Order: sequence, then structure tokens, then C-alpha cells
Amino acid sequence: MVIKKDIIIIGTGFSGMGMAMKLRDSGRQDFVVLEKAQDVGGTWRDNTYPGCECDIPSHMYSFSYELNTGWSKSFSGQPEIWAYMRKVADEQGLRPFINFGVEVKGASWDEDRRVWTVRTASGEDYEARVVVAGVGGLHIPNIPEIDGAETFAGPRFHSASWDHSVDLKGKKVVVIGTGASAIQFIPIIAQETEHLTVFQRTPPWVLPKKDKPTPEWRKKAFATIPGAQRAYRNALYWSLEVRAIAFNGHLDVLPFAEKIVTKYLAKAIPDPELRAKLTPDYRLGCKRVLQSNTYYPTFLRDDVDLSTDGVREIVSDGVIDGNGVKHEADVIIYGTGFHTIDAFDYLDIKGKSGVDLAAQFRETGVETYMGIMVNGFPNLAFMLGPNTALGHNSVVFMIEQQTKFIIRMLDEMDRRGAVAVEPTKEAQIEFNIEIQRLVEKGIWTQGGCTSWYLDSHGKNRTIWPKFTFQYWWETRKVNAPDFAWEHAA
Ligand code: NA7
Repeated sequence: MVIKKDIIIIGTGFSGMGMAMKLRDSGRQDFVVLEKAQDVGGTWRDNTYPGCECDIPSHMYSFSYELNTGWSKSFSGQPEIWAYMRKVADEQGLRPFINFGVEVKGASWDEDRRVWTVRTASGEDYEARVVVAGVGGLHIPNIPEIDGAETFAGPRFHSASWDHSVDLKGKKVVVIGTGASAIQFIPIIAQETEHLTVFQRTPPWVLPKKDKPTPEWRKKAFATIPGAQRAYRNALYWSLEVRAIAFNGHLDVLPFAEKIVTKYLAKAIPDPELRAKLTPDYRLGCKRVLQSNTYYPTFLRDDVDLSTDGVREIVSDGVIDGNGVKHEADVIIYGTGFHTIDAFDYLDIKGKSGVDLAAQFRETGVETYMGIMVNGFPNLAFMLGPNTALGHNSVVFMIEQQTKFIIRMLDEMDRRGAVAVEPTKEAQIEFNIEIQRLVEKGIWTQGGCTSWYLDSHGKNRTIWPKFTFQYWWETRKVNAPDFAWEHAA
């Protein structure tokens, strides 16, 4: 059976939900949202590891048109953010537009009929004029292939698919990875485990987290004083936005922040040998800057070890490090992040002449127009696509600009009577030359590290290297000459 719709949205994270809301508000009703799980929430539904919380303040990391006066603290945890998303879905009446339990396997463009066919795991096909992919950048767990992993006798799981049936109390646990997720759950599980060994490949920069419970008077003020919460959000926006100055090329600003961490680390870890292991040898901001008040103190515990000797092999009852030393384990937890740039390899999208999107990206680099549209793939839009992720501010801001841009694009198609639209090759090349010129000056390239921001050629294909208000400015209208508009014969 083929289900026909005008527009298909894939995913119900902030991207898919925002798109659905704004599409509906724009008067378009003929759309469906396909969601593989049984509830909305995207990454905030899936990541349930202990201590999972956002590192951008909640008053900014939320829809600008769905403010929540009640955030319990500055940086809310996953349960609260997920509850917010479910509430928004209910209050906005989004659920009737969503087909839950429908996993998209691939999509192909039919050049003659100018429709996308979207294939799903159940075998059911959908057809639509336009597809908007809100599939998220960080959702395919990266589980490194380590020799002997399959011989491990106990449970092994990734932070993004936490196995809550495993009781860590009194267990010997090995954690591999010390990224944003791991530094959140390590201090919590360390309180339960009999012994915890943390395998660190690269030490992260960890700033103190200025997290505070929201005072009741502030919640009341937000609920009762018109404009108060909006003003607070605006102040937050600008306080985060200035961080772009340091990351985007003004590297001379960084020593100030680096000194804060060095001092904080010196105070937290008196042992010089341990402190040296935890001290980054690259510039702050090169990888995502982390925040925690409990991560460093965890290594003061007698029952927690930090191993920096690499992972050589997994055996039935432990992990062998690069020096051949066995670290006993009943449970192994991978805090090893996600497939990012290569995530496109997991999408089977075929555009004009049957060209495979992942193959095109492998050949020409991951190049799009504004991180939203791709030459050769008409009527397809990505949200939070390449080079639109942020290290300094809320990605929900980017999502909102993309939502508006896609709706403007649909309006422009209607106005022109166009049946298909794609960015021209020239416009796409021009956009990427400018982006690459800027990212090369930025801390992600200059900072002396490798990270998931970079592709296998060392090119940054993830980060937006300007201020976010520049993204707002550049997407505020559809620049018609940048696009090839196709009309019905
Ligand atoms: P991250 O931030 O990508 O962290 C992954 C961590 O895992 C990082 O410390 C990596 O070390 C480490 N890693 C990855 N592969 C290996 C192997 N093979 N061996 C040892 N260590 C490894 O992922 P998170 O889930 O923590 O956070 C993802 C994002 O989610 C985060 O940035 C926020 O935006 C939200 P490395 O630094 O590469 O040497």
C-alpha cells in the first residue's frame, strides 16, 4: 500500500516537532510525521543514561514560541526536557499528525512524477512532493570495534541505549570514553559501583557548571510579568552568542577561559600525576567544551581509576589496556559518542538520476546549501544538516530558522507554480567555499585536536562558523537565483 501526502517529515525531535507545528500554523494540513519510536522526543527520548542533561540553559534550549516558565534549574535534565517535548506535542495537538512506530529505511526521487517515495521498515511506502528530514545529527551510536568484545561475559551497552535492567551496585565497571555523555554519568555511577575504571583517550576541557535551581520568585515573575521571560531569554541568547567570538577565529580570547579550567583543575585534583592526565594538550573549544562540578572530584575516590593507556582488547572478565594490564569488569559502558559526518552512510537517499546522497557526499564532501538543501536532490530539506550545528549556543535557534526557511521555500514554490526546486551547483559551491574559509580559521581546525566536528580529510562539516544571528539573516528569505525551479511540462 502507498500512503500519499503532500509533505513527509521524518523524526519527532525538536526539528520534526518544530517543523510540524509551523507547517500546521502556516495552513498546510496535508502532511505526516514518521517516527520510528512510540513517542516524541528524539535524542531526549533516547538518551536516558543517569545524569543526562543539557549543557545549554533550558530557557534558551526550548522553542521560542513555547516558553516554559517552570524549568526547575538552569540546565534541565533529560526527564524534564522530554516531559516538556511531550507536553508541547499534546498541547499543540501534534500527535494526530504523527505515525508512530514507522521506521524510514530510505527515500528515492521519481524524476518523472516529481515525488519522493519513502520506504519504511514495515514495507509500507509513502509518497510525497516534499520530504523534510529531522533525523538529528547524533543518533547512531558509535561502538568501536575492539578485539574480543564478543567474548565479554557481562552486559555491554552504549550511553544512548542505557540498559536500566543492569544493576551497577557492587559491580566492577569499565567506561570507555570521556565525552559530553560520559562526564555526566561517571560521577553518578561511581557512587554505586564497587570499582570504576575510566578509559580516557583524550582529556576534555571541563568548565565548572553554573547550574542553579530556579528560584520560585523567578518562576512567578515569568508567569505574571509580561515580557519578563522573553527578556531573560534574550539576555541568555546574547551571553551565549558572545562565545562565538572566541571559537570563530579570535583565538586570543581563549587563554582567559583556559586559565579558569586550569585553576579549577588544580584546585580539584591536588595530585600532579593525575592532574597531568586530565589536562588537555589542545586549545579549549577545539572539541566541545564540557561543564561539570562533579566530574573531576570523582577521580579523588579510591574506587575510581583513570586509565590513559588505551584499550587493546576485551576479554571475558575485563579490558586489557595498551600496556597489557587487565582491568576487571562485570559491565562495560561505551561513552563513545555517535556517528556524525558518516551518519549519511546510514541513510539510503537517491536523488536525480538515482544518485546516492552518501556516495555524493563521499565524493564531493558533505556539501549542502545552508545545511538545508542539496543540489541534485529536489524538494528535500534537512534540519540541523551539515555545518549548522553549534558549539556555543542553542541549536533550537538554528532549527527555528530552518523551519521558517522551509516554509518560505514552500510558499515560493506555490507562488511560482514550481513542482520541484533544488539549489544550483554554483550557489552550493559558493556557500561551501565561504563556510570552509571560515571554519579553517576557527578553533576546531586550529586548536590542535581531532573531533567529531571534522571529516576524514580534517574538514569541518558540522559547525556553523558564524554568529547565529547571521544564520537568521542569511535564511530570512529565499534568494530565487540560488535555485533551479522546475515547472510542470
Ligand atoms: P563524544 O563527545 O563524541 O565523546 C565520545 C568519547 O568517546 C570521547 O571521549 C572519545 O575520545 C571517546 N572515544 C570514541 N571512540 C573511542 C575509541 N575507539 N576508544 C576510546 N575512546 C573512544 O560523545 P558523547 O556521547 O559524549 O557526546 C555527544 C554529543 O552529545 C555532545 O557533544 C553534545 O553535543 C551532546 P576522543 O575525544 O575522540 O579521543
